[in-house]
Amino acid sequence: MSLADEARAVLARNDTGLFVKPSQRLYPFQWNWDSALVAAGLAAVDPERARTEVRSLLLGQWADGMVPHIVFHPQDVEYRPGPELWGSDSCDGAPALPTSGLTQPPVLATAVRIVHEAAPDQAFVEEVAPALDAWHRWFHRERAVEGSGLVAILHPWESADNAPRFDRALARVDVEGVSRIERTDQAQIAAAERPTDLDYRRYLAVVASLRACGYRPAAPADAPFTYLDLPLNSILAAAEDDLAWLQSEVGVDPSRAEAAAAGLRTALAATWDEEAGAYRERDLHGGEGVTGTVADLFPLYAGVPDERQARRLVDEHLLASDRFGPSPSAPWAVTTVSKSSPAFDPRNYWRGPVWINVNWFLVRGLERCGLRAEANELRRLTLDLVARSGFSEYYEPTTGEPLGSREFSWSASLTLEFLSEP
Ligand code: 9WN
Repeated sequence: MSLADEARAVLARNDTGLFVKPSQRLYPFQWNWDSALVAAGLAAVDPERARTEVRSLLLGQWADGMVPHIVFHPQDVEYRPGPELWGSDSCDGAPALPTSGLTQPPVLATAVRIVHEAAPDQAFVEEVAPALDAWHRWFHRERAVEGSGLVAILHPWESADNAPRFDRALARVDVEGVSRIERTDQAQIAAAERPTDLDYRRYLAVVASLRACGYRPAAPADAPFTYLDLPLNSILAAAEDDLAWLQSEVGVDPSRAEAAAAGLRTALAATWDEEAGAYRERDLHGGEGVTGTVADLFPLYAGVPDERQARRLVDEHLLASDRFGPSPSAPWAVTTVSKSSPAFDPRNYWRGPVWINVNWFLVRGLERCGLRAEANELRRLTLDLVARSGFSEYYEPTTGEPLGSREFSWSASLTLEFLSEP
């Protein structure tokens, strides 16, 4: 079987018909950026199925525009923490389907553009562009942090869960009275490869505080965790460009999305740290975020760096062997935490392992910044990794060992997307 056929077979096995689960048992509902990345990968091989994926995710959209991070389509499965954690049925503007009260990085407009470029369908773009626009507007209305030009995440689940960059911000969250809950992930994956129970108690404490205000604090700074996450802002900037492109395709005025993309880019550019040769995040309640994670490189994805900055990002970080790049002792890249960071842990979830979606964003960023040879090299390395280790959730960078859930949907779909590129 070819790699593409294997990838399609994984997606078929995870497909419920309505949506593709991120993986069979570990994540049995519909997750937001997972579905967008599935749609992007299906674009070239089954565009109609890709459109279904987009439509099913949008069934979970809230009246104010938010597209939630999990949509709990009715299913007979065991998953905890499930819909009862969120209580969306008693929130204003929530849809009839139970959902979470948070969102995730908005890759959906980018995915819809990829689908439309592969198989143009004007009516489909006309159908979904208003929903995408409403979601993007929601970010700027509900999550804008005054004076920063950026939007905030209010929970680590809105980006890369247990990434070390959130450690300090999470350590301030009061877990008094929040007890340990039963988690279905623990019966499936080794504890050393997943967030700890203390992490989970902190996640639940943040959810409880947000739930008390219907997940809509008066301002982002009122939430216990408020973080100016570079991946989410970079993904939103690129998605605004892609939405503007889609709107132009169907004769809708793209000026709001264009202006939003330009504003985000200017704000992201201002986070450049000349001394470090990388970008810097902010933890709104604690000043500087923790550095040395792949987030420091993410404005590359939105085409923010100039030529000199892009060169430094690549030479001093992304492909540097002692940091995120391949080295003789750790040939698999890009690591999600720098190998020079004291927080680097090669087996633990977002704390070091290689993730296929991160590589996909970085390959696109390298291309966007004109670094074609480097983009090709990272694409080749990523395809080698999946060919050798399968479509896993994440990978150990020294051995390439598959970790987390096996048969993980976005690892399969992004392989298809990589293979479809000329
Ligand atoms: C919590 C589904 C999701 C991804 C996230 C990833 C993980 C869940 C978890 O799985 O999050 O939402 O159990 O940790 O961090 O990026 O969307 O694949």
